[in-house]
Amino acid sequence: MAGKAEKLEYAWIALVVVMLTIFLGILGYAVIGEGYSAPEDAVTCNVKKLEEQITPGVKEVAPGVYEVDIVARMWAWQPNEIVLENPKKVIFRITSADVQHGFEIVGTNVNFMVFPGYIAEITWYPPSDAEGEFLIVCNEYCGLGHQNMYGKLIIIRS
Ligand SMILES: [Cu+2]
Repeated sequence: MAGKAEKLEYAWIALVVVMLTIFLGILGYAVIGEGYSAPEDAVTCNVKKLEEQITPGVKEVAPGVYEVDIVARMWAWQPNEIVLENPKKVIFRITSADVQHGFEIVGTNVNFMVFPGYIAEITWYPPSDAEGEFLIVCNEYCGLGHQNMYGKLIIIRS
């Protein structure tokens, strides 16, 4: 005969099995039913040969369309100041030369993580009233000088 303590133990085991079944069921449904998966088109890069894959700077590829390549490293953005004239579409390509960083343009919806070994690419359509100076901060703690890691985005409208 099972004692009261033993019964409780079986009850806890059953609870754990039920929870795991629910968890794995949800996970399985997300993968098979909804088609969720890890990104397969992630762009990787070699941290030791960054200059071959990314050239920090701003390029205007069409009127109002900019490509901004950025390298993040402890504790600065390269380039640290970005100037855009009448931007309609901005494509940021950012990677890290050392540790994980977070690229955020304060007051906008641009906010994403930057990992060494990967080139993060996002497209931003700045609102037509976005003008003036915007603060760029690193929002992932990246070491002793983290609080000094900030830059500037200047949008000029004419
Ligand atoms: Cu940081």
